[in-house]
Amino acid sequence: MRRQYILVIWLALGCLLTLVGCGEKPLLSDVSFSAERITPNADRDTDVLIITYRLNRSARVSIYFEDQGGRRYYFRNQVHHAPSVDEPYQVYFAGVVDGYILPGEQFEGFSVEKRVLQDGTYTWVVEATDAKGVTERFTGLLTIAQADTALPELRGFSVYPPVFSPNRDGIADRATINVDIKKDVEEWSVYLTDEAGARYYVECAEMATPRNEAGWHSCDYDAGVDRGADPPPNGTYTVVMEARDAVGQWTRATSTLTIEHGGVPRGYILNGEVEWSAGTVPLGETLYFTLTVENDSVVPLRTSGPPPGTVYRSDQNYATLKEYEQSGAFRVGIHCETSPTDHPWRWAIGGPEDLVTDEEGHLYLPAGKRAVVTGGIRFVDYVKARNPQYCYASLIHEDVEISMVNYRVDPVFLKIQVP
Ligand SMILES: [Ca+2]
Ligand SMILES: [Ca+2]
Repeated sequence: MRRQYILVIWLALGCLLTLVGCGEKPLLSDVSFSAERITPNADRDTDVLIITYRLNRSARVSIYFEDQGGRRYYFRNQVHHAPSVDEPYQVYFAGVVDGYILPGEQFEGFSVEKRVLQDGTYTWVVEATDAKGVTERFTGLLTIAQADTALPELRGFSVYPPVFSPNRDGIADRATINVDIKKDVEEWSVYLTDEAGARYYVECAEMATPRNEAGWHSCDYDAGVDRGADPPPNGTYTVVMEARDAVGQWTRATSTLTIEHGGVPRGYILNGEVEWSAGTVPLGETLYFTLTVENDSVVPLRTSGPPPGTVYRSDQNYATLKEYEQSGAFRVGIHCETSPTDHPWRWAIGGPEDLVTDEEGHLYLPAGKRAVVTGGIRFVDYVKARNPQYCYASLIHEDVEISMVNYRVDPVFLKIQVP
């Protein structure tokens, strides 16, 4: 019994004295750098080395470099790792560390996220700290030469306007994102991100400068609405631009953008039904129609005059009433086969009791609402060769489209009765 106690005490002492040798392996072992010198300039010649280390217990691992002035540059900073299993850990190192700023340097409007080390000789440190707070480290020397230190600077990053409404109503539907990239890059991207971290990538139509080349780049951003996709939810976003060069340096610029009244507008002639007043109209008399427009979307539908109830003479059109086309406005149009222009007679998709007005006086049929639209055409002329003829109604999204479902709805075979 007494001997056993002595043995236990001896073992405990031994452990205290040596730390290792009691079945506990060193925290960190087999640490090496595959090269003592690299030239990080993306010419595929000694651009990269491999850092090897074995971790025998879970630990937080840091790999950093100290220059001759003692300044520290992190490649890995307190990254948690499980123990190595069969093989040691191996990581590629291409001379790129967390972003830093040199003395006297100042960058406006963007930050340097990852940056190549400047030419020189550094002390490398591989360091691990386990859960008990035990730290072990290995060090060596690394020379950096011929580093391509030019940064993919993001100058003049801007988003305009700061608030936009991607809903195809022709008013503030698009935002323009501009940037001057000062170096050819491997890749770049722009995305919107919210506080929860969701990302919405911006697709940029290419302008004068090829995508990855240095120069001015401009994105015309419609939030996807032109393709019929729902935009990001209404709200204020951080717009992030990131660029990475061939060496692996990253730059980042941010701005903000607010989306309001975003959404894909969808309007329909309810049930595809048009009520016509007659199939035969005496010359000089009026053909009336009645239909219901439904806003089946989450955004208001913009419209413009003339109001429902307006009666056109057949030789007039919306322009003679000075109710010109407005890009993004919805209007009900009537077209007959002998009409000299496309849908010459047009009406707003609701009356004063149906529509709401914004600060600038634009008219909208609110989301989810319906409105009855009536109107008439007094036929003061006719084409002998086309009598009778078909007339029909369409719901026109001016300068955008007439969707198939809203085109030539519920025709009437109309005869103009001539005395
Ligand atoms: Ca090289
Ligand atoms: Ca808009």
